[in-house]
Amino acid sequence: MAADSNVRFSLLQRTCQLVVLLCLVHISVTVFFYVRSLDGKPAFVQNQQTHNVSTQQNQLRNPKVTTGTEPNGTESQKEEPVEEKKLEKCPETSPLLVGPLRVEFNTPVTLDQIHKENPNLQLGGRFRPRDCVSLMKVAIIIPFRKRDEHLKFWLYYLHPILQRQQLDYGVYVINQDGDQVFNRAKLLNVGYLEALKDYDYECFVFSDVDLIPMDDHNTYKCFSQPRHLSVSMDKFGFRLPYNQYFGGVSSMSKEHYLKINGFPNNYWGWGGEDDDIFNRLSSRGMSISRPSGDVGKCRMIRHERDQKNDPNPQRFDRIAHTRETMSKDGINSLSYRVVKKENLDLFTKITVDVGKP
Ligand code: UDH
Ligand code: NGS
Repeated sequence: MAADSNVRFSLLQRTCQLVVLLCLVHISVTVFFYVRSLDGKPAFVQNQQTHNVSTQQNQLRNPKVTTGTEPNGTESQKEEPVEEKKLEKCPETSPLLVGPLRVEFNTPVTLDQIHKENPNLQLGGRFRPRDCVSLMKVAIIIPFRKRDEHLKFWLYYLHPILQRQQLDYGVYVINQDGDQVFNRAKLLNVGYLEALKDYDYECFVFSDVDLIPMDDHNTYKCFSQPRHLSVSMDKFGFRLPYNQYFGGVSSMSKEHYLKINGFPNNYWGWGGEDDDIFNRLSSRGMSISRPSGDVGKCRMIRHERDQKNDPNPQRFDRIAHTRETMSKDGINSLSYRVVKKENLDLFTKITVDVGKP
């Protein structure tokens, strides 16, 4: 009897040893592959340049500059297009695109790190491909105030994407000066005018600072119709909140923008200005183009409501009268004062006094 139970005990002991051994092997293999996958890089490497994105470095180093006079009498400097005789047009779809991207906001990023990881950028956050002539000159306009952490993530993710998209682009952060009520649409109007003082941009992408695309096939350029780019946001369960929604990220050509007299200047505080822009576009016979729900996926950096950006109680009344007000309120009635313009490594920052309600 005792011998029998001894045998059973030793069998059990061996089985246990075998199980422990198997567990150890399993853990070692897992740890090995995990460490190998990190390989000294941050967890979201997929976004960084996986191809050699070459630049306009030599072309932009000594850009030709002409001096002109602005409508308000101030002198401005504008780059003349550089000779591009030998280069072919970039292909309609960039061969550098990699598809879906991993986007997360747990690991903080620094401006220094982003600068190092994007050696081909020019001062002011400018870029154009060296090997081909970009299909479009795009100004990216970001309305901004006190969102530095969000801006870092935006720059970290977007610069590599925009370079892979082979765009000739510049990033403009339009920073509202002072502590008056925030005015998103007016800042976008300022961005449009100020960017044109730098370069002959043909296309304007208007992007909130807290939205990151999750697929680089969602090209930040213009199409034959105005385009809504942030079509499936994580915060809305990756779908449109309503059909006419035009908030977040959108693009339009100079021609589209001028056809609607730009954006309204009198939406102070949160809400409605994007609906007003939608009304403007549809009242001028334009329709909205959109990428597919898959390509248009994006993540928003979660945040609390900002100070001085409470919901605007007048917004419903204003959007009900877009058709009557749009010809008087827009780019033709815009007034503002540039407080400071900084050509930084990763973006051009324009601090502006847009007044108050
Ligand atoms: N923005 C700033 N600073 C501000 C306000 C707005 O930079 O103080 C810019 C920024 O680019 C932002 C955009 O304007 O992405 C749109 O503003 P928003 O992010 O406040 O609008 P959204 O609709 O959020 O995304 C509204 C507040 C939601 C509060 C949810 C609380 N749980
Ligand atoms: C609508 C707002 C839009 C806003 C959208 C999404 O109700 O400005 O919600 O808002 N229109 C009006 O208030 C008239 S969000 O959920 O992103 O905060 O963009």
